[in-house]
Amino acid sequence: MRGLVIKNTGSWYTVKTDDGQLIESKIKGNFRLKGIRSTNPVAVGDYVQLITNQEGTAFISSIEDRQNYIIRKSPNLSKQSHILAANVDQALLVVTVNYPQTSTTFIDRFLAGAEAYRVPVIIIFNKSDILSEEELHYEKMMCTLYETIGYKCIELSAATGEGVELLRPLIKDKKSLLSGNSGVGKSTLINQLIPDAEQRTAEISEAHNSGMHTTTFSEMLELPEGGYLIDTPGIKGFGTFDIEKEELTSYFKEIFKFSQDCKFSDCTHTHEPGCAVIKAVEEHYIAASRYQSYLSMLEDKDENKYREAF
Ligand SMILES: Nc1nc2c(ncn2[C@@H]2O[C@H](COP(=O)(O)OP(=O)(O)OP(=O)(O)O)[C@@H](O)[C@H]2O)c(=O)[nH]1
Ligand SMILES: [Mg+2]
Ligand SMILES: [Zn+2]
Repeated sequence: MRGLVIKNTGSWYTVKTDDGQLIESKIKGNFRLKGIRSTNPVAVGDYVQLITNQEGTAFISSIEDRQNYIIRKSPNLSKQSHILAANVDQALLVVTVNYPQTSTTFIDRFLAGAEAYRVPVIIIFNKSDILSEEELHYEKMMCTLYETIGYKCIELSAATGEGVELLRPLIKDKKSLLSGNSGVGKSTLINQLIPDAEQRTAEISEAHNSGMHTTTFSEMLELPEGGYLIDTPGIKGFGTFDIEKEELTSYFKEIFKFSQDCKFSDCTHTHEPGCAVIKAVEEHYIAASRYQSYLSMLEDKDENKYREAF
């Protein structure tokens, strides 16, 4: 029997079979996945085969090849890693111009990480209902900036529901990873999209912050119109630890385009003569904030501190 892993509570996995049954399953034997030493061989989003033993217990017997997977390195610097989700179609990055303010550096780092994983991102600007005219103007500018680079942007209010209808068709029948800083309204948005999700807001975030929810249970929440939201507590972005300095340029889409015209093929766009990227920044074809984010990530590479990406 084939199914989709929609919940992982450590030892048990909830599998939704192709004919719609929910089956609590265990893992059979030892899975060894190519090249990954993982604390959890099976993750939410995996398509698996189930077999049932004579006592009626269901076991996951094999995993289908993954289209992608989001991985987190263990904090204790061991070679072990934890797979947060597999087969993710896109990421929804929830940001707020204010209350709290999401920095462009945070957005750009997230986008670069998502590029590295080849996961498309939709940027959701939340809390439009409480923004001043000036803040709304800034929000529109940000939308224009990121749309120009090639990211879909949506302005909405998770609290009032205004604008949420624009999002629905974009997430239908897809597995979307929900991300964003604490307090931006992810749980509120889940409650709008899935009326019976009953996600606790605000008060639970304090628990997250104090590290009570650092256990890595993952769950996919089913959308009424089809598709899933992946809500992984504690994930703030994609790990960028695997990105090589030379690759960084390619994860900033517009910087990459201009870099084709740099004089030197190994140009880092920091000081080199004939750098087409620096020229484009000076001429405002590349936003200064984007270039700053690029430089800050480059600096991390120098200092080798990018393990903290999560
Ligand atoms: N005015 C307004 N408030 C909102 C909106 N969305 C969320 N909030 C409020 O912002 C606070 C934080 O919202 P949550 O949904 O808990 O945020 P979260 O992203 O889930 O936070 P964590 O779970 O800590 O990551 C709550 O008090 C919400 O009521 C919105 O669109 N407008
Ligand atoms: Mg929350
Ligand atoms: Zn250059």
